[in-house]
Amino acid sequence: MVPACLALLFSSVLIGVGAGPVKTPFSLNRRSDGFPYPLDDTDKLEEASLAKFEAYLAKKNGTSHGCTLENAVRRQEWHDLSVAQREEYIRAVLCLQSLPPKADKKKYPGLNNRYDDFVLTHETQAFHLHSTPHLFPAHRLYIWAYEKALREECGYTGYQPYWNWGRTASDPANSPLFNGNMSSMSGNGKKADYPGVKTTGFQKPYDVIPPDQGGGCVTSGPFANMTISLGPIGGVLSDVPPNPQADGFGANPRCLRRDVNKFSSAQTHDNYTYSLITTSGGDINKFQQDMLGIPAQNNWGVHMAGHYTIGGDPGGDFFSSPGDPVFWFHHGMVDRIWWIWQMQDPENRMNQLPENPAKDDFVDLNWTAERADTWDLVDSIGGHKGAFCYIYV
Ligand SMILES: *[C@@H]1O[C@H](CO)[C@@H](O)[C@H](O)[C@H]1NC(C)=O
Ligand SMILES: *[C@@H]1O[C@H](CO)[C@@H](O)[C@H](O)[C@H]1NC(C)=O
Ligand SMILES: *[C@@H]1O[C@H](CO)[C@@H](O)[C@H](O)[C@H]1NC(C)=O
Ligand SMILES: *[C@@H]1O[C@H](CO)[C@@H](O)[C@H](O)[C@H]1NC(C)=O
Ligand SMILES: *[C@@H]1O[C@H](CO)[C@@H](O)[C@H](O)[C@H]1NC(C)=O
Ligand SMILES: [Cu+2]
Repeated sequence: MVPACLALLFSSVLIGVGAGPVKTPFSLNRRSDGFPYPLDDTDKLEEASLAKFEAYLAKKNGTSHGCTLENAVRRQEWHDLSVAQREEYIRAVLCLQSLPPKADKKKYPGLNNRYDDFVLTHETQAFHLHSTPHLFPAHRLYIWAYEKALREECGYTGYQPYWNWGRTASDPANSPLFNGNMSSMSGNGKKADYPGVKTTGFQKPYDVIPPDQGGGCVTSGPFANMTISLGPIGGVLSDVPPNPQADGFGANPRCLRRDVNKFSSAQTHDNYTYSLITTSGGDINKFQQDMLGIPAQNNWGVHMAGHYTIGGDPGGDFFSSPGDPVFWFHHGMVDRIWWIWQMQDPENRMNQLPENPAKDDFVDLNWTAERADTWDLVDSIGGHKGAFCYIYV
């Protein structure tokens, strides 16, 4: 990372020296411009926001710990990675799943590996991670810590990919993310016989996630043999064996299951994301609510629709969902949308958190990240004492 950043820094310095103070506006230079996925409205909104955001950063006058749009690392959309990059990412995840855990296996016998430390964090800290002020900042820290583990503990040289739901919304099971070949994140589960999953508080047709073509064990791709062991804790598919420990932390070895689901993905077309960002106004409480879903409006929200595009076990379990390796892609997109929302009016939106937590509020992810001040997690450019320095491209 360092050499690439320095190279970028130096090249912009050189251009600065050669051409005087004229500065070209920052550009994302996405690999995908036009191919194979044309930019969607959210992508275009992101690009159109950068100049405003850059002006805001300039005014911050060096309080971003040296992080700029130019030297920030770039989290890419899965479909914009080359097959070789996808394979490198997959190798790193499999590596994390082969390293010993850091948490206490005596206390949490379901722990098998370092990946499970992350699952355990989400399970033990579920209410802390999802309490209203923490959802966005704590998941931002959580994804960053996971990316850091992939890089530092498993030699991964890239960054956490995200999943632009809209790209796969029409046919997720046949997308390069879920098509089941060895450079996908594994495929759908085998077709299982189950009645669908009930939702809470929603009216027809959103009172149930109807079963699609999966629901059983994932049998294709790099995670076909993955063992899920912790959980379940929340309600999932009715035939998942209960955990031998009441707290859900016992060893409960079973297969990874999915129901890659078109009914759910239909509510993640880009127009839903674009509308979320552009119609929720400048109040982060409303933005978060719209994203998480509003039963009174019979609106699932893209967060839930994205989770239930994967569903299954543990993906459909509120507590254990990070046990499906696609979780990180989904929450990467959530994090990206928060950033795009922030960029619409950075002066007012970069210093908002839902329910306005106290100045000394903190997020503690135990085994997976250092404790952090909640307010220091708001800024992906220079937050977390400068450790956050990434953009989504
Ligand atoms: C920005 O930094 C410069 C140099 O450190 C300082 O003179 C100036 O007062 C700062 N401006 C603001 C708005 O903080
Ligand atoms: C897997 O699918 C991707 C996306 O469709 C494709 O680019 C890649 O070549 C496929 N790999 C194999 C081994 O078929
Ligand atoms: C899963 O296990 C089977 C049986 O041991 C093996 O043939 C297959 O290659 C494994 N698949 C992966 C992706 O590891
Ligand atoms: C998105 O487009 C679909 C298909 O045109 C439409 O049914 C749906 O209501 C739209 N959603 C939003 C939030 O605009
Ligand atoms: C995890 O962090 C929280 C908050 O600091 C703390 O209360 C809890 O005891 C920690 N749990 C473990 C198992 O270390
Ligand atoms: Cu979560």
